[in-house]
Amino acid sequence: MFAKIVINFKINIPMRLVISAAISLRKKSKSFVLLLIYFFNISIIFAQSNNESFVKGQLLFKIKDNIPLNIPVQLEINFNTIFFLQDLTKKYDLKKLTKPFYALKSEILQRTFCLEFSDYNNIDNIIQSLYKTGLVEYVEKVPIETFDYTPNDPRFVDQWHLIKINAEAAWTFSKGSKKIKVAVIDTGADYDHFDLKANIWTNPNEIPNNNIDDDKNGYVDDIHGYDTADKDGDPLELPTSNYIHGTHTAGLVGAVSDNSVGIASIGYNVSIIPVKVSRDATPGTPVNSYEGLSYAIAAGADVISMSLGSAGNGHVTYQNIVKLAASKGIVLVGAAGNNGNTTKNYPGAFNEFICIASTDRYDVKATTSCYGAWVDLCSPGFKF
Ligand SMILES: [Ca+2]
Ligand SMILES: [Ca+2]
Ligand SMILES: [Ca+2]
Ligand SMILES: [Ca+2]
Repeated sequence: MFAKIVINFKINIPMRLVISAAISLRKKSKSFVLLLIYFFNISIIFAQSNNESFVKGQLLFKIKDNIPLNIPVQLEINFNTIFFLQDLTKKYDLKKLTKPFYALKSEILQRTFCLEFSDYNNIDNIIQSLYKTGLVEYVEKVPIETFDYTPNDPRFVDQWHLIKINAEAAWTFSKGSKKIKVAVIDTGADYDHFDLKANIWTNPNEIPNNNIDDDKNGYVDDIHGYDTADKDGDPLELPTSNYIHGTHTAGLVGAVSDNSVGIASIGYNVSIIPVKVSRDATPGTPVNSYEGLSYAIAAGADVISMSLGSAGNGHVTYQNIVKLAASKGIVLVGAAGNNGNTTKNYPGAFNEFICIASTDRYDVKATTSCYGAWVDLCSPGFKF
């Protein structure tokens, strides 16, 4: 039965990914119903076309497998722990060393580090210095990622996408299951929203607000997911962001359905794990989303949906963590991108991902959708 549900979900989740949505939002403190109708092209994406752009002052690197390491399993690492970094700290203004994937039982990812520094202009020199040690397998810059969506006529309340994809027929087959955990890696989510709350995952073995990682998954107080951007146990999407993305994508995946309010969702009856990868201070900008991916794996997600990413060549670090997710049988869904060209966008373009392009209500490719042989499916995601 479980397998059947998962198979069904493979079909459904991608569709919601690029679908338009109508979310009826009624905030408790307000006496009116605010209809938020968005057409999401939940595709990912980046302002760049072929040229990647990178986060200033960050590098990812992996220490070779044959170098003995005894480094604590935690996020922040002291520079003194890695002897060859001590020389670099004298030469450059290094700020921080982290092990972003500390929570994962993976030899490769336990050897992968993120180095933060303020000598932005010396980034290429720092890369060279790392390679010169002879102890580093690779060094790579951190891609800048973006969210993307296409708002539509705000009075458009028709959920045509559900009709288009024969959602009713799918629901006849299965209405999903609370046992299926779908991690939505995004700007967080309004998990108290009346049309989401009942479908939000609660970590059964985590005690709230005691500053202890009770379930020992590597993350403190992660009751309803985690915020890997602000590094806290609260993935709430703040109202100040106007719920720009994550609350909507979570609604598309798993709004409470058949409850006489709001919208119906393709997932219908699943457990949503909100994973927040943008800072409260900059809600529209993803920050190192692979840390969110890492959390989703640690939380035991069955499906991971990523509505963000970057154009480029596919980074080694990202590929390694994606391979780990795939090896655990996690269904990975990402968008083809929203530049309207044949640029690959990652993580969606990785082989392990179900990569989704966007079509309109006439089944024509959206002009904004990226396209190419790496696309696996198309689904509604554009205005009519
Ligand atoms: Ca925990
Ligand atoms: Ca706790
Ligand atoms: Ca937070
Ligand atoms: Ca509903």
